[in-house]
Amino acid sequence: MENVKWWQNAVVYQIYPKSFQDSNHDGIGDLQGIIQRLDYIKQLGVDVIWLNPIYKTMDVDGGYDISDYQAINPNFGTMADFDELVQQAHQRDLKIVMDLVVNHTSDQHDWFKKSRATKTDNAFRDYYIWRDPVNGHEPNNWGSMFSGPAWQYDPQTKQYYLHLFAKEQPDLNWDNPHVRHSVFDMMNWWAAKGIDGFRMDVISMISKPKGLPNAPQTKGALYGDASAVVVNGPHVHDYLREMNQQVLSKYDWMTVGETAGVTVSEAQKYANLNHSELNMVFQFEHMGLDGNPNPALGKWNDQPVALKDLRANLSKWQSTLHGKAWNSLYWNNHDQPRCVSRFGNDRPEYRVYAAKMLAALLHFMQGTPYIYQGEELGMTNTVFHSLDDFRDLESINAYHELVDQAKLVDGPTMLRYLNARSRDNARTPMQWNDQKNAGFSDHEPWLAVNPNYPEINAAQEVADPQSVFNFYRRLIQLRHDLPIITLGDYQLVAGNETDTAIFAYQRHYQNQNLQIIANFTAETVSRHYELPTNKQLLIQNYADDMGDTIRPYEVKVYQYES
Ligand code: TEU
Ligand code: CA
Repeated sequence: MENVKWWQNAVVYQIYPKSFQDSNHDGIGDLQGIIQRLDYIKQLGVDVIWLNPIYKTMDVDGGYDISDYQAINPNFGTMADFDELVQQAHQRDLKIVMDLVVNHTSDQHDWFKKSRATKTDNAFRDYYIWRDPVNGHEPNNWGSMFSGPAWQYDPQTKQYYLHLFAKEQPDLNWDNPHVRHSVFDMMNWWAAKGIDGFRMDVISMISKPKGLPNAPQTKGALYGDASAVVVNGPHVHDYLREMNQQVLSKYDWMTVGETAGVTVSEAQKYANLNHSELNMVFQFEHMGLDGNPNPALGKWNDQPVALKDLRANLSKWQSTLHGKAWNSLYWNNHDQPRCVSRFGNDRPEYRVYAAKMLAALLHFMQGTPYIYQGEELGMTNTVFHSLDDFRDLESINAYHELVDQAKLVDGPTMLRYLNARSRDNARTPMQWNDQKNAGFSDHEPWLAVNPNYPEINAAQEVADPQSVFNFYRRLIQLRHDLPIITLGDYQLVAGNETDTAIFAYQRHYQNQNLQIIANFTAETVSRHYELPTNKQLLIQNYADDMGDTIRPYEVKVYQYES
């Protein structure tokens, strides 16, 4: 395709290594396990593998607390295993994108150990964000994303340090040029290892607001909402332009920023088509559309997403960024519940239809699609019977803060909310077959396998031409074959803005046209669309086409010339 960057026509497969494939019988996924599964990933047809962090870590936050950026987590293997993975992936024309986690390090990182040692005569003190107590308390009202205050008092030097996430994840001070240069050196080091880019963790939070002002505090909440004041900070674009000049512009990489709080206007800076910062960003607006009965509970609820809100939001991102910036396209990842449970319907009679409907709806849009491990199988949320079933500190801490401390919600209700939204839903082991532990490991897995693995697993789906897996494979093939998907414009079908069941949009490119019609409900509805007689049915999730009758979770895509 003319003047298209390779990552604009690529499809990315996200692997959470801890839950992907265990190769050494310890119940923990690892790099050799990924190598064993490269042929499966290639068969799906994707172009890129994004690995969640595989670096040395204390594993407080699923590897996002890094103690050595240039060493491999021994639970996942060795640097030799990594080198083999890159070589085996590249042999299959699969690119490897790593996770760059530089808003914070682990408190066991050498930089932080040096920083906390003394207040003065210390080249590393300002690698982090230290402040004096204010009236004997934390410097401001910020809460951690993982509950509790965002400040930890360190008696050794009688100051607090900032941690937007766990106290074991002290925030780096990006206003310090030495921090930036240390990060850029590390990125160039990984470039020499042959990687193909980075996903950048909470990159929208690296530039903190001047003076670290208090954050808005919802009635009943114990702390201020730091994410309302730390995203898209005063120098974030300066620092990313510097990173681009010092590192990114030297390589034909794919880069994607995880930019909590990003708006369509901010995205046009982060992901501008002049490539002065990043290639694309993950936006979060469609991840926060669930009805939220009590804002003091943050993300915790079990409310459905309203079709009108989802359709309006995705359409805004498609239309506003077209020709100005590049979209990522995703329904879920290692932080979000499984999409067929959250946006579709995971009841046995609807799950396959709904999984395919969601897949087609997203994959015919403009942007780079991301498939989270197991999404291509239609894997669902699991069932957590008690707090003991969870492993994720975000979920466990939220329960204790909201139920036990703030007393904002009762235990059974919060357990229901955790079942609906916990990140552990995405982290149950990959379901490979109907054997013990779904073929993930012959040792007890670190997190229980979803009990529905006998019905939902890769072995069964690879063999079934009508499976969710083979539907994703066809979608990916179509993206590689049809320029309109990568280059076409976007518009909702006339009158669809108010439709209570159908999400219908069109793509246009030169004389090519696509019309995507998706039923978001379990109801059969009747809709008439004027389409030319030369229309062809490109892909659908039912066995036949009943014209104006659109069945539960039905999706069909017509192609026609004009
Ligand atoms: O997540 C950043 C982030 O915004 C999280 O607060 C996310 O929105 C939340 O977990 C959704 O409920 C990144 C990583 O993806 C996440 O796994 C890490 O825990 C976090 O940063 C800290 O590194
Ligand atoms: Ca293992």
